[in-house]
Amino acid sequence: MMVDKRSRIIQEGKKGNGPVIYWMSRDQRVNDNWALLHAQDLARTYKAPLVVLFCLVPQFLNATIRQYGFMLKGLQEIEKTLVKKGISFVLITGSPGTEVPAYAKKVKAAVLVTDFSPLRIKKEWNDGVRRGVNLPFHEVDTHNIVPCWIASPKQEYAAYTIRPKIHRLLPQYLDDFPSVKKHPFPMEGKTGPVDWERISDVLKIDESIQEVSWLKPGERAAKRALRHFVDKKLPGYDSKRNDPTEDGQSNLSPYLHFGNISAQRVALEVQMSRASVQNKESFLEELIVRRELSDNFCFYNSGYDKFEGFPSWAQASLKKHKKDRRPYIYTREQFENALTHDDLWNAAQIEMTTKGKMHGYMRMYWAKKILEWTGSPEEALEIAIYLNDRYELDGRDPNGYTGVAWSIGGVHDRAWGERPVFGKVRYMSYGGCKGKFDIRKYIERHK
Ligand code: FAD
Ligand code: FO1
Repeated sequence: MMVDKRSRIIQEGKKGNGPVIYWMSRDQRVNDNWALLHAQDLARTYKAPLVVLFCLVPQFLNATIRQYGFMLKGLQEIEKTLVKKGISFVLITGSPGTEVPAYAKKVKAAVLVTDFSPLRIKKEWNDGVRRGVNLPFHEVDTHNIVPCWIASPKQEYAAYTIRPKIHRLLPQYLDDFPSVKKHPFPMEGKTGPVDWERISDVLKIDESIQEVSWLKPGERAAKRALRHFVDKKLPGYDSKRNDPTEDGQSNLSPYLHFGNISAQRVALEVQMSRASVQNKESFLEELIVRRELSDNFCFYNSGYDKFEGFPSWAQASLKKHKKDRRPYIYTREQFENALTHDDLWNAAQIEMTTKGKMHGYMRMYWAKKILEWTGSPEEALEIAIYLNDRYELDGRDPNGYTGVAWSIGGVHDRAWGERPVFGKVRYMSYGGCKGKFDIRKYIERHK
C-alpha cells in the first residue's frame, strides 16, 4: 500500500473492509493535518467511511486540569468541524495500547493511521497497538515540516549541524496544504456525539491548578493568534524576543504543543508577511530549526530526560564537580513556591505557576539555577521537568525535555570555562540578566 513522503509503514497488516481510522494524538486539528489528509486519501480510494479516533488517557506526564481543560475544549471544536465534513469523531478512554485495537476490531477497520511523536510514551502506545491489531498501520509526521526520520538518520550535535539538512529539504516540504474534503462515505449507525460531561469523570488529575483565561483554546483561536503575531509582533520579534519585560514572543507554543496549529502553516504565513528578512529568519530559526532539533534529540536519544542523555563532556564535567559546595540548597517545594533567595528566579517561577507560560529567556536562567541550588544534576533534572510538565501549558513536549537538557546538561551547546557545580556547562548569572533587560520591571510584574 502506497504511502506519501511524510508517512512510513509501521505494519503492513491485512486490510479490513470497514472505515479508515485516523488515531489522532499529537496533532489535534482538522486543517493542515497531513495524517488526516493521508487517511482521507485512503478512505476515498477504498470508498470507505473515515473516523477520527481520540483515546483519552486518565493521566499524562504530570498534566493537570490546566492542560486537560485547554485540550478538551480544543477537541470539542474538532468534533464539530469534522461532523460538518461527514467525518466521524469518536472519543474512547483508557490505555491506547488496548483501547485502540479493541475499537479497530469492533468496526473492522480497513487501515489505521496515526500522527508522529518522538516521546517514549507514544512509542509504547504504538507498540501496544501494533501487537493488538494485524492491520495496515501508518505513521505520519505532521508535526515537523521535514519529517523527523527524513531530516536526519541520527542524533544531531547542535543547531548548526541539522540546519543545512533541514534547509536543503524545505523546498520539497514547505508546500501548501490541500483542504479536507466533505467525505462521501458515511459511517453506518451513530458514532457520536461525545458525552463531554461524563468524559471528565474518567480523569485522575490534579484539579487544584488554575486553568488559564488569557489564551483561548482551539484551532480557530490558534489561527487568530497567528494572525495577531504576524501583523503586530513579527516586525519587532528579533529585537524583543529575548526581553522578558516585552510581550515579544508569538505565544504559539501551547497551540503547537497540542497540534491546534501546524508549524508548516505558521512558516508559510510568516514567509508571506511584509516583515523584514531579519525578523522572519530569526523567528523561522526558532520555529523550524530549534523545534525540529528537539524532536530529533528525543527521537534518537532514549535518555532525553535523563543525565545519561547529556553529551559525554558534560556528564564527565558535572560528575567532576558533583561534590562542589552549592551556595544554596532548596527542596522541590521551595522551588515550586518561589521561596528562594533570588527575587528574579522567584518572579520567573511565579510567571510559570500563575500564567502557565514562562518567558523563553527566563526558562534558561530558571533551569540553570535549579542545577546550582540542588544536590546533584540528576535531582535538578527531575525537579525542572516536574515543574515544567506540571505548570507550563506547552510542557510535556520534546522542546521542554530538550530545553531542560540544554540548560542543565549542555545538550546542543558547547563547553564553556570550567567553574564550580556547572563544570563546563554554560553558566548564567543574575548580573548577566541585569545587563540584558530591566529585571526590576519583570520582578514587579510577577510578584
Ligand atoms: P516564540 O519565541 O514565539 O517561538 C515560536 C516557536 O518556536 C515556539 O512555539 C517553539 O515551537 C519554537 N521555539 C522557540 N524557542 C525554542 C527553543 N529554545 N527550543 C525549541 N523550540 C523553540 N518549549 C515548549 O514548547 N515547551 C516546553 O515545555 C519548553 N520548555 C523549555 C524549558 C527550558 C528550560 C528551556 C530553556 C526552553 C523551553 N522551551 C519549551 C523552548 C522555548 O522556551 C519555548 O518554545 C518558547 O518560549 C515558547 O513560547 P513562544 O511560542 O511564544 O515562542
Ligand atoms: N494525547 C492523547 O492521545 N491522549 C491524551 O489523553 C492526551 C492527553 C494529554 C494531556 C496533556 C498534554 O500536554 C498532551 C496530551 N496528549 C494526549 C497529547 C500528546 O502530546 C500526544 O499524546 C503525543 O503523541 C505524546 O507525545
